[in-house]
Formats: sequence, C-alpha cells, structure tokens
Amino acid sequence: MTIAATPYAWPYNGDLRPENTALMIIDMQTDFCGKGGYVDKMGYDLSMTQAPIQPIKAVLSAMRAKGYHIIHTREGHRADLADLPANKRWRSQQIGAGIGDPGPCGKILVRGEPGWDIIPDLYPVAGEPIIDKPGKGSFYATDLEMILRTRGIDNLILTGITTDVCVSTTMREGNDRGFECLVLSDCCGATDQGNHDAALKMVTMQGGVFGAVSDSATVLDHLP
Ligand code: C5J
Repeated sequence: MTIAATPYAWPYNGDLRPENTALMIIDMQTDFCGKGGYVDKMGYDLSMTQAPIQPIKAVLSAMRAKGYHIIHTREGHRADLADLPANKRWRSQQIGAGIGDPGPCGKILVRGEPGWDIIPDLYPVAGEPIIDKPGKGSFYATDLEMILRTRGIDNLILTGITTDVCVSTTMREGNDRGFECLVLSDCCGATDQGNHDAALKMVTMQGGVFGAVSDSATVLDHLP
C-alpha cells in the first residue's frame, strides 16, 4: 500500500497502516498564523501561513476516522524564559517581535499564553499527544522519539508551519533517525513562497534525500 508522491511512491516499503503511521501537525499556533501573533508582529503575510488550515483539517479528519496516530507540536518557551537562548531572543527583537515580550496575544511564544496555543480549528482531542518544544525541530529536547518508538510508529506524514523552518527541521531530524517521512505540500505554509517551494524541492533531490512530497488530495484518495 503506497501513496503517489515525488520522487517515489511512499512509503518506500509499502508498509502503510494506521498502526505504524502518524500524522504530525507542526506548530499550528496563533503565534504563527493568527492576527496579533509572532508572525503577524514580524510583518509577514498571514495568508501564507493560514493557507494550510483547511487542507490539514481535511487530512486530520480522515486520518482520525481511520485510527491513525495524530501528534501535535507547539513551539514555545517557559514563562521564566530559562530555555530561550539569548541569540534567539536577540534576533527576534531585531525584527520587532521579541520572544517573551508582551503582544496582542500575550507574551510572544511563551507557554500558556493565548498566542502560543493551537488554533481552535485544529485543536487536539483526547489521546493525541502534544509535543512542547523550545526549538524548531520536534525531536530536540522533547520526548517525541520515545513516544514514536513506544507506539511502533515508522512513518511520519508531516504538515504544519512553517515549511522551511519547523516542518523542514523536523523532517530532517526524523529522517536521520530512520523514520520514513512524507510532507504534504498544500498542508504546509511559509512566510515566503520561494522558501516554501525550495524547502519542498530539497526533499526530492538524491532520490528523496529527506523522504517524499505529496498533497492532501492524493492522501485523501489513497490512504488505506
Ligand atoms: C518559526 C516555525 N518559523 N514553527 N517557527 O520560527 O516554523
């Protein structure tokens, strides 16, 4: 059983089942796609990070109904900012959206603040793990790998924002750990169209150097 993808029908070994496959929804937080959040404060076009909301919703609903594992992530820092590297904070201040500073949606990218939480449209339901991460990758300084191994998950279907930062970093981290990764092009968004396109193209080089690329319609049509 496979899904049509570029550059190969995914997963490589045809072993695609609800038991061994997780949908990962990365950082669909107000801070990245909502009015008054971090991305908005930086002055980027919110329509690009909002574009994947409906496609993710459709895939989430289908995969929930078929019993696939669903895993959500949130980027954010402790209220005391003890896990916020000084250089990350400084860089965010340079663009006028200092992490930890007050904003229209509470303190930017701080755990427990309104802007940090997952948007209502894609909110997790009971039993779906939420990975709280201080960095861009979902594996660094989290228990994600332990949860995946404990549940016997080999395949990751990656969605969320942003394509070129947290989705890409997570895909690279997962790929290096031996997970078979698929990213859905219309279920991701970036703050720059060129970066979105480039991040997806990179996946397809070298026979699928980080995995493969497909889209929501293909998954909805072919998911067993
Ligand atoms: C960023 C993310 N772009 N979730 N975070 O800073 O991609």
